[in-house]
Amino acid sequence: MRDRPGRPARSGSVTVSEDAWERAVGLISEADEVALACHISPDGDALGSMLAVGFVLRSMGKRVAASFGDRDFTVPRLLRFLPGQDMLVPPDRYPAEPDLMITFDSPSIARLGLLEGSVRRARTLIVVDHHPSNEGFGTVDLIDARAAATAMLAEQLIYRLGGSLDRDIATCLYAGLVTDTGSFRHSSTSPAAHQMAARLVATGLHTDEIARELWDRAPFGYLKVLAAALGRVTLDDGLVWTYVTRVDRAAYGLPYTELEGIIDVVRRTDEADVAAVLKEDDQGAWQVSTRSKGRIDVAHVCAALGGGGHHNAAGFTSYDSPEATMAKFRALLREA
Ligand SMILES: [Mn+2]
Repeated sequence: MRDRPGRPARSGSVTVSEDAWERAVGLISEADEVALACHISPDGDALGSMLAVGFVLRSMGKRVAASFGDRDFTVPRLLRFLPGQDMLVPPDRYPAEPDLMITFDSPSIARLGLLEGSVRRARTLIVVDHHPSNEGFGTVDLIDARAAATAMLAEQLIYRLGGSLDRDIATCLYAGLVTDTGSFRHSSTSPAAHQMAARLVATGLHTDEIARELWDRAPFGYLKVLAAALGRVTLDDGLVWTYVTRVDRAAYGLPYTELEGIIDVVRRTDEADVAAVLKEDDQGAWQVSTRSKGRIDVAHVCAALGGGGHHNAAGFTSYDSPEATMAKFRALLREA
């Protein structure tokens, strides 16, 4: 495809092969309808990347259905400011056998939850992701583990489709970029990430409002639940951890999705290399978020427990008690 005037030069940071890009663009160009999906319990990168590409596909005249496979199909409160949510359809209204499906930020088929059947039956599948654990499960894989966010790959895809940024698209991509770089604080923050931010901010998006929506607001009950979690925090041999039960949340009507920020408080602990927060979901399973300061690869440890993620930020699911779960986790940490 030809470059348009005013389009930024392709970033050298993203190392998907030219052949893969061309095949992806060819498949998308031919399609009338595209089914988009991102991982369950979507974060800003998953949902933002998916909606940004959805805007461009719609402007190309394609029918778009976007979804994520959670049983409780609700957009996390902190992501409700994202534009384009009219593209979202619940899993039970999602195409069962899509001609063309694109997944965003999902390292595996299992992370697509209720949409797993659609992925398996999709005639063609494009996988857009940056998780190092992603071994590629698409007809075409647009995967780059060095990208700080899937949003970086989504931006490239948009340009290659002949699209350009407007404020809505930029807002979605920016949400992905700032979520996954921790507001440009994580080690994944590259020159390319800042260069992308400059392109996004130049569309006139409101970085202050986005930051407030993502990080600087919470219902009052969050403070109470945070207090309960911090009240039972444990520090032991370089590991700091705590947990939040369903009962904690029920007292304040706080949904599971509100718990995301607790790990960011716990992981500050000077005396710890690794932090973990166990969050009991509505089904009674423990979703475990872990963070490393860099010396220990928590993705490796979480993978041994059936999860995955990145070197410094990873997770897994446990059906054991918090204490039993952390005993296993600690044993693996000692080996790591
Ligand atoms: Mn991501």
